[in-house]
Amino acid sequence: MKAKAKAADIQKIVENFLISGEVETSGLNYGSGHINDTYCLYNKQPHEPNYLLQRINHHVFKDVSALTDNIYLVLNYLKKKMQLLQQSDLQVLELIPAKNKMLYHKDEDGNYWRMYVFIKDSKSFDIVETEQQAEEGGRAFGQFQALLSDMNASLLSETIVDFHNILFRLDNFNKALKENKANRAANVQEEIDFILARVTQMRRIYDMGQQGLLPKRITHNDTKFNNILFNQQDKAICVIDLDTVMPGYVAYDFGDAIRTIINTAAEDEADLSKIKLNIPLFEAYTKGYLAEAGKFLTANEVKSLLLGVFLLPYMQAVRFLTDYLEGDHYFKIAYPEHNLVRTKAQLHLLKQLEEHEAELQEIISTYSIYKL
Ligand code: ADP
Ligand code: GN1
Ligand code: MG
Repeated sequence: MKAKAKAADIQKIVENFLISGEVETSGLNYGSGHINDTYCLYNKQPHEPNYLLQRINHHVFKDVSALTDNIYLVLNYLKKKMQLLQQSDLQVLELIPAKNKMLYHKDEDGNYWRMYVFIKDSKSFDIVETEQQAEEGGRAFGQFQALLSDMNASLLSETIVDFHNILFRLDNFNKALKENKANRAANVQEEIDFILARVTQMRRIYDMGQQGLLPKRITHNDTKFNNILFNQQDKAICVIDLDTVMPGYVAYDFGDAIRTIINTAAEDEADLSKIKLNIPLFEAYTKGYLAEAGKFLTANEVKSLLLGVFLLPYMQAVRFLTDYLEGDHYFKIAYPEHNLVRTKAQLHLLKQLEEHEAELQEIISTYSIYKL
């Protein structure tokens, strides 16, 4: 993981973008993402916008040009479709061009940077607090998928190949286990057994896809709740973090959102007794999501939603544990056992989800035109 950039470095980077006004570059680190580095740049001129500068992790996103093309195409499509329909209350992100006429700048150390307009008076939530927020979040991601449901998915590149392919993730996990590079495998037998016992169940979405039962659509693929911006009245105003927008199954987006909404604690809570299910928040998100996405989903897709709710915490645990076994190269960590703590938290969440399967299915049925 690269060191954080200093204010002087940030200033040099900023000079490569076509911004209005003059910004503070004390390099305030922003957000809680695990992959990219984000800085909020406040404008010294009150009528000019603030900006959000991001260093794109090119070890993770190996083709920054293809990634930027994806974002550009999706933002343009969303903008045009919203104008046409005149009914969306969501905004779209605005990329700031670099002086090289591209939408990113590569610095002399080989780092890639991009800039967005900072959406004024917005906030995001790592943990959902109210049913209104959850329902709004569901509406936002549902509308995002609905607006893109008639875009040609073949225009987009796979920014990370096999990103949500559980067989690929399990393969990597088995390799990491075998190689045991960080010499940590002996400490995690309980977690390994838990994961291996669920392989057949967890490949069901993959299998449905292979059987032609699920269409590949344009999905967001990182629907953590903090990837929605809200205004001060808790209305969802923008879907952000578009690095992984690419073809995928809708259940992945539903499952990943629920993973962060239904959990009463943080993704990396070390005290497992704090990790409980907040079912009213699940219901509120499902209601908001299906009010928008229900218009285009097939019966099989609706059937797959609950599979996604189990799959995403599972896949996340597999990914965290793989990184732990490999010596923590992928996700940013705050302390040495962080990836293991994250793994345990996700598996604990999954255990509880499994105990409430019937109740969760019933809720999805209530808000869907398809009775499951
Ligand atoms: P990461 O990939 O690191 O999660 P994000 O693009 O999600 O990066 O940005 C990190 C945080 O910055 C978000 O959770 C949100 O709070 C804030 N943010 C991102 N884009 C904007 C924007 N255009 N306007 C205002 N805040 C933003
Ligand atoms: C990463 O960048 P961030 O923090 O939004 C990861 C997601 C995981 C998430 C877990 C490109 O997302 O897939 O779900 O961490 N992004 C990538 O918190 O791997
Ligand atoms: Mg994010």
